[in-house]
Amino acid sequence: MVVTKTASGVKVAAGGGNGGATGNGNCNSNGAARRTQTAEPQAAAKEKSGVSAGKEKSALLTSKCILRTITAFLASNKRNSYNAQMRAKQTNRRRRQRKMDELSGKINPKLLENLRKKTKFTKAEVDALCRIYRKLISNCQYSAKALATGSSSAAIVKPHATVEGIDRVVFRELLHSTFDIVTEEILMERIFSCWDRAHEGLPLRLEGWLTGLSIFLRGSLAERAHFCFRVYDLNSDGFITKDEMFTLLRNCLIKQPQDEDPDEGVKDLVEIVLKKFDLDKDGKVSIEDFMGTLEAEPLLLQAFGQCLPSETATVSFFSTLQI
Ligand SMILES: [Ca+2]
Ligand SMILES: [Ca+2]
Repeated sequence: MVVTKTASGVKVAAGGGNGGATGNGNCNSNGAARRTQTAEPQAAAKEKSGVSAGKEKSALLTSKCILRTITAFLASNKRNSYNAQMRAKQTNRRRRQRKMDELSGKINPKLLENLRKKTKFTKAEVDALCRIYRKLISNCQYSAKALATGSSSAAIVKPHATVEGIDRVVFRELLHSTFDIVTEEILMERIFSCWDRAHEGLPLRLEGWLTGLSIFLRGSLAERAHFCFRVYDLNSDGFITKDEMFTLLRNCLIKQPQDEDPDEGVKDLVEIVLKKFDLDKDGKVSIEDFMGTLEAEPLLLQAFGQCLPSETATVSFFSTLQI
């Protein structure tokens, strides 16, 4: 047996014979080997437990990090929701205030200036048109009250409670009596619906009333043409089709009792008008077709029915404003 000394202790390199296991050197080498044998699993276990502790620590940190993120997210959501609620409350308060101002006649000077900028009216004209708006609103209240008391004696209409703006009944009456527009029921309804583009078909509020009136009375040819096109495009799909032309023009012709097919004349008229307006020959009239035709022949602006006041009616209306 050869015993060699190493830095870590005594190492048995080789052995042989019976007495190979006797003597101090052997004892030392055995002890060292045992220590080495027991130390290795301990170190491994220690290393293992170290790694596992490290992993646990890392997992803990990750969990804490996730928890912090979730807490921050929830806090931010709560904050956003609170801010949104506050904004909604403020908007509602402003809307209520504006409505009360509109009805009481106390218009905020800022709103008045804003309306003047959005329309082609002077400050005095805006002021006068606001007064007319309030009169029309009170007419709407009377008609609402009359309607309510007429339909049910139990119905009580509180002042300002049911009126959101100028309704279609009062609006039609105004078009007829003030602007001398005598037209079909369907066109009247379309004019009301197209008046305020942002709130189609709803009762007219002050801003919609004034911006619509600005186009109606002082609009450029392009603005009035866009308005007429929207009125004529009955289903608001961006085209005036042959069917829509037929509906719009069917009452223009006086039908003769001896006519075999009273609609035949209207169909012929539709074909003639379509030929005039359909510049790209796709069988329907787009806004481009409409504008292109009007550039050459502005008198065709109301070819499908009257939806604008005459020059005389406009002048007469402004003269009654008492500015
Ligand atoms: Ca259409
Ligand atoms: Ca076309």
